[in-house]
This record gives sequence, C-alpha cells and structure tokens, in this order.
Amino acid sequence: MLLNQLLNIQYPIIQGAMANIATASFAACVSNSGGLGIIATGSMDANQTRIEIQKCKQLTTQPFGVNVMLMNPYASEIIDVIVEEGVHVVTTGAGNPGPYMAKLKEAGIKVFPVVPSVGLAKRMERAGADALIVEGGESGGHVGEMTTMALVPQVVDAVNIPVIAAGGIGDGRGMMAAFSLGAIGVQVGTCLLVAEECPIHENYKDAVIKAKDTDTVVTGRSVNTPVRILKNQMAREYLKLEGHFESREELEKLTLGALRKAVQEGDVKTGSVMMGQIAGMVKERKPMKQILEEMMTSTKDVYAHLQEVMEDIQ
Ligand code: TUI
Repeated sequence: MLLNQLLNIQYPIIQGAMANIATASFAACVSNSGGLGIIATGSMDANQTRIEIQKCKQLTTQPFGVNVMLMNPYASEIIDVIVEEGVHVVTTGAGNPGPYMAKLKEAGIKVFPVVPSVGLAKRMERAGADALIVEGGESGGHVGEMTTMALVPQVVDAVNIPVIAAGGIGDGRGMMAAFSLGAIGVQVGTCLLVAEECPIHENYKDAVIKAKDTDTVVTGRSVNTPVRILKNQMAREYLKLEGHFESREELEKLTLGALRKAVQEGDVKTGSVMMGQIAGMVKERKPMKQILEEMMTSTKDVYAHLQEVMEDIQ
C-alpha cells in the first residue's frame, strides 16, 4: 500500500517538519495541495502547539500531522496536547520517541519516527511505530551520517513496517528512486522552501535558489548536534571554532536565535539557513500546488524512461 492510500491523501508526499517555518498555515497549504502537511513544533511550548493545531483545523479539512522535535524540553507536554487535540499523524525528530509511543498509540494516532540508522529503525518497529521516515544526511537541519541511497534499502530489509524516504529528494527522479529502494512514499522539505506560500523571508528563498550542490555543510558534529545549513559566514565561523573551542557555550553563542534570524529577518549571512543538498536543483519560486503536481508528473515521466531502459536491457 502506498503512502497516499495509508493516509487517505492524494499524493505519497509528506512535508518535512521545518522548525520556525512549517506553521499551521504552511502545513494546511501542503494538505490542501494533496500532500500531508506537518506542523513543526520545533522549540514551541504546549500552548503554542495547541494554537497551531487549532488554526490548522480551521484551514484544512484534509489530514495533517504534527512533528515533535525531541530535543525540545516541552516535548512531553506537546505530546499531551497532540493526544487531546486528536491529530492524525505524529512525526518525530532529533531523538528517540520510545517513551511517548504507548500514549500516542492508545490515542489511535499514527506515529512515524524519523530514523537515521537501521538500529533505531528496528527499535522503533518494536516500540510500535506505524511507519518510519528514513532520512539520509542530504537533508537540511539535524542529520544523521548515512546517505539516503545506502540507508533506505537497509532499513527496508530490516523491518516489516512501511518506509518513507527522506533526504535529497526534490523531483520525480528522487521519488522514483525512493520507490525503487522500497519506500512507499517520500518526505520533502527543501523543495518546498521556495513555495510562494512558504512564510520565510524572501532572502531565505533567494539563498535556496542561488545555492549550488556543494553550498551546504554540516556543523556541530563535534558537539553531537550535526546540522546541515548553508555554508555562509556563520557556518564558516562555526566550523573554524569547532577545531579549537573550549566550551560548548562558545559555539552556542553563534547559533542562538540564528534560525529565527534567517527565517524572519532574512539575515542569510549570520543566520542559520537550514537547507538540504538538493537546494542546488531548486531554481524558482512556484505555488505549492504546482511543486507537488510537478513532482507527480515528473515521476510518471521517469517511469516512461525506465520502461525504455528495461526494453534496452532485455
Ligand atoms: O529532526 C530533524 N531535523 C531537524 S530538527 C531541527 S531543530 C534543531 N535545531 C538546531 C539543533 C538541533 C535541532 C532542525 N532540523 N530531522 C530528523 C532527524 N532525526 N534526523 C536525525 C534524527 C535523529 C537523530 C538521532 C533521530 C533519532 C536519533 O536518535 C538518537 C537516539 O537517541 O538513539
């Protein structure tokens, strides 16, 4: 069964949770355009989460989800709000959602943890996950070490629950590749940053459009919080400091409020401009509906191409 059938939505596409970006209106826009919109709770508290969920319910009648960033100190209270509000799907990131699994399952909520390794994938299956979002390090934001290409088939072989591929997917070629690796759908983020409805500063969108393939970098490996961002002035300073810092605080000073600075103020020099490696392929602003539709039509084009390839093989 494909992801769209599993979730009763039009396309097998989940919107990646992007902290400070994926608001209720953004998530509703994705859901109204045929994908599964996800509210990114990022560093929100429980009350802000409730407001966003209620707002999203006003803006769409389609299914939508909520992402819990597990490094958030309010994660536990946010889970309670999600249960009270009766959300369709929960995705999790940047940690192990094991402690919350029973509560979410009892409430009949589908849980899709994001996993960066086979080990965590197996643990999440045992804990009762309904599906896994298997994310390669090509993604923007908090990342693991594996690539999508190597990780997805290994997880598909290791578990008996559906797998959704994420990381480095931005068009029909990526979606068809995900299907080839055994996934039932994809999660995408970077290619949605340039949606006309995406509520980020225009400088952020321009930075995505201008980025080349090699313009992102992973910062924070030395302090166990690897985050892929645009290789700007802040990233260069951070990487330099990672070679000789004395305390974590020195590094945190550089990233404190940096994501908000990029998203809201459009400071793409000293802000944290999270984006994935596929940014090099993202070239123009488009309406959300068009981005998702084009992903589906280009997947069909790839299928036609593959049929020709197979004829040549036979
Ligand atoms: O979560 C994400 N991407 C994110 S979260 C985020 S907010 C943030 N900002 C600055 C620093 C840190 C976070 C921005 N982008 N993606 C999903 C994801 N989860 N990628 C990798 C993981 C992950 C890593 C370790 C999931 C589980 C995990 O488990 C460790 C354990 O406890 O076993």
